Amino acid sequence: MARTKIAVIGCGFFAPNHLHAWSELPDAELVAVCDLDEKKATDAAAQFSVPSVFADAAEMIVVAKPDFVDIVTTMASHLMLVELCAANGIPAIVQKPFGPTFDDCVAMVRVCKDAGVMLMVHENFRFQHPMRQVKAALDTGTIGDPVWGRISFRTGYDVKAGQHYLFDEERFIVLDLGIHVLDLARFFFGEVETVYSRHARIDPRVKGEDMATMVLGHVTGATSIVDCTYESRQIPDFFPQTLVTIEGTKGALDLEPDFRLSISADGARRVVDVSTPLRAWTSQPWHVAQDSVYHTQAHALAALAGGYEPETSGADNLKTYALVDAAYLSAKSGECIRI
Ligand code: NAD
Ligand code: 89V
Repeated sequence: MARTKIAVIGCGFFAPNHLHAWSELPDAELVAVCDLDEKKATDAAAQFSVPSVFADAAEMIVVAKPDFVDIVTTMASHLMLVELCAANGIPAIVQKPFGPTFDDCVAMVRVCKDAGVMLMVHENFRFQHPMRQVKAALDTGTIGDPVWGRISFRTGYDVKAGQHYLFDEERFIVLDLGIHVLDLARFFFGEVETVYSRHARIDPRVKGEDMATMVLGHVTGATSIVDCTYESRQIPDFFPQTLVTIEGTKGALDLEPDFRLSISADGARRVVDVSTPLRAWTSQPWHVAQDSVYHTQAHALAALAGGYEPETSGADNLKTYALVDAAYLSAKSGECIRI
C-alpha cells in the first residue's frame, strides 16, 4: 500500500518531535515542510531529508499535493490553515490549543465536515504511555467505577524559555496546559457537567494566569480535581509528568512520580512500572511527551486509513475546549459553571 504523503506546516520549537515521529512511522512519507521563516523550513528539510521546502502553505498544498497536513503552528494561524486544507479536500491534524476562541474551533470542525475531510487535534497527553496504562487498568474494572480523582501537573520547569510566546498569552496555563489535563479528566472520568476554577498569576512577567485549580463534576456523579502550575517550587521537580489519583467503588489507583502505577484492590496493593522506553530521538525529561507524539500521529494515520473518527477529533476536542472556557468564566465570576 502507498505510504501517506505528509506535509508539515510550522518548523519551530516543537516540530522536530513531529518530524521524528513521521520519519519513524512506516506508513508515512514526509513530502514537504513549510514555515513563514524559510530558513527554519530549510533546516528541517535538511535534518529530516524532506524533498520540498515552502514558505507559503497555499503554494505547498498545490505543488506538493500531500495526503495529510500536520499543522504545528501556534493557534492564531490554525483556522486559516485548516480552511486552506479543507478547501483543497485534504485532512489535517492541528496542534493544541485547537484555536484562540471556541468560535474558531467550531468553524474548523464545520469547514472540515462540509468538505468531508478528517480533522484531528494533536492532543497528545492521553496518548502518553503511562496514561494508556492508567486507562487500561481502569477498563479492567479492578477498582470499580471511578468516583473521585485528582489529575495534577505541577512544575517549575522553565517552559517559557523554549516557548516565548507564552509570556504574552492573556489566557495562559489553562489554555496551554490545562487543556491537556482537562482532556485526561474526560478520558478517565467521562463527560463533565460543572466546572469551578480558581486562578493565580505567580510569575509577574506573564500576562495570564500560571496556576489553576479546577473542580469538575462529571455526568457519572464522579468529582475530579484538575490542577496545574508552571510555578511550583517542589524538589524534586517531575516535569513533564502528570500525576493521577483515581478512587473507585472497589479500589484505587495512583500514577506516582517516576512512573509507578499503584493499584489497590481486593485488600492488596501492587505496583507496576509504566515508564516510557526511550526512542533513538527522545531524551529525558521530555521523552514521555515526545513518545506520545509518535502514538498520536500513529493514531491519526490509523484513523485516516480506517476511515474512522480519531479519539481526539476536532468535534471531540470542542468538549475539552468548552471546559477551558468554563474554567475562565468560573475564575472570573467566582461561580460554578454548568456546561
Ligand atoms: P513556534 O513558534 O516555535 O513554531 C511555530 C512555527 O510556525 C514558527 O516557526 C512560525 O514561523 C510558523 N508559522 C506560523 N504561522 C505560519 C504559517 N501561516 N505558515 C507557515 N508557518 C507558520 O511554536 P511551538 O513552540 O513549536 O508550538 C507550536 C504549537 O505546538 C503551539 O500551539 C504549542 O502550544 C504546541 N505545543 C504542543 C506541545 C505538546 O506537547 N502537545 C508541546 C509544545 C508546544
Ligand atoms: O506545551 C505543551 O503542550 C506541554 C508542555 C507542558 C510540555 O509545555 O506539552
